[in-house]
Amino acid sequence: MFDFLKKIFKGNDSKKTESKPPKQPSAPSKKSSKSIEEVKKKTVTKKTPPIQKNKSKLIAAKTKPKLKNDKISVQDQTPEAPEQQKTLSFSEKIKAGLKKTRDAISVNLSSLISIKKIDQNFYDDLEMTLIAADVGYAASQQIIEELKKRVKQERIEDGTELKQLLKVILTELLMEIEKPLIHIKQTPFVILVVGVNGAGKTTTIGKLTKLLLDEGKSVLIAAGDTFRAAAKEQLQVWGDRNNVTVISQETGDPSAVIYDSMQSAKAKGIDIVIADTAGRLPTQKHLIDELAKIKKVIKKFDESAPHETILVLDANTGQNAINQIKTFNEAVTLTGLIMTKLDGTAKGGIVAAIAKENPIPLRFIGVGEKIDDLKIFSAEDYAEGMLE
Ligand SMILES: Nc1nc2c(ncn2[C@@H]2O[C@H](COP(=O)(O)OP(=O)(O)OP(=O)(O)O)[C@@H](O)[C@H]2O)c(=O)[nH]1
Ligand SMILES: [Mg+2]
Repeated sequence: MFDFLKKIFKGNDSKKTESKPPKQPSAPSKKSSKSIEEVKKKTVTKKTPPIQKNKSKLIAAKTKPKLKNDKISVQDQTPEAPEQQKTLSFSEKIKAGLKKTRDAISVNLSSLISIKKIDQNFYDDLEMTLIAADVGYAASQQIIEELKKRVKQERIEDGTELKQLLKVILTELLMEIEKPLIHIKQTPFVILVVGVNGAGKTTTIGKLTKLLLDEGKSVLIAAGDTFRAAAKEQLQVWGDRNNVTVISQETGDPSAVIYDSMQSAKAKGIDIVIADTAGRLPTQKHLIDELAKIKKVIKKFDESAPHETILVLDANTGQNAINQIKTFNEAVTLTGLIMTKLDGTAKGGIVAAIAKENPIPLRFIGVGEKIDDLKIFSAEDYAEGMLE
């Protein structure tokens, strides 16, 4: 077992001995794999340092290396792509995605930190600000308690320093769920994608495929949403954009489609199968149970699969996300999460609530509808994006 993303981005030596996957990956990556390695190394090894007066570690943080997928791809032809977004770096893109959350927090935070006195009223107001951004009660409490303790220990009196300390504490909390995907040397590596209706599963699969192709992996998509009429076509559009095979069937059995896809991937030596599924609500017990059945059938092909079971969450869902995690986790044992639509909500604090209440690794975040708008979750970037 080894670090999936590091290896993916670095290139998996063992894969080099395999026959080249058939003509599907898009243009080879021009990006230095070192740059992504550096990003991940930084986030994996960092231990949050004590706050330094007037010289925050976070502010002093090194410039984030650029990733290849930082740039809007030529394949991405979504017409509304604003010109200025074309040059955004990895952290800038995350920052841009979290603008609404940051704006909502900073209105209150700015007036709070302009107040000289850091007293109980200050902490009460700060707590309300965090809760309003969907950080949740438990996580807000933890943050405030830690803040109080360290403000005292480090004798912080200045609002700007306090804000930096808050960012450090938030980063520490988010580190709980900053865990890169693990790739076992298994072909095909199967990623099962689940979630409620409209969470962004299919779109995310399209973006994830692009990200994996960019790193030289071959991908096959399984159209496991046999429920919604237009689901196959929607997935096929993403397949065409990425120039990868999408396997679908006329039958209404998602397990059969996914099984078939795994067989096909095995025969063709494809590295990764990403399986889409129909949207379902936590209250629809029979549909939730159907996921367990899908998983059982996948295991008939390969006992170790699915190697990754991802719940896609819509950031607009708010605190209900915690409930969704619980229900889906009980049904299919989640190994990772992807939070979408952070660009459209002021409630990005939900990620902190997850870190506190149900810390399942957050693999990626969606910050837009375009093909390059899926980013690896980084606690530090996220905290920076929320608080600036
Ligand atoms: N702004 C924004 N929109 C997104 C993001 N991810 C997905 N969407 C949009 O959300 C809508 C629903 O996305 P889908 O991918 O169809 O969601 P789904 O979970 O597959 O939906 P069902 O298959 O019906 O359950 C689409 O309009 C997407 O473009 C994101 O990160 N940001
Ligand atoms: Mg879908």
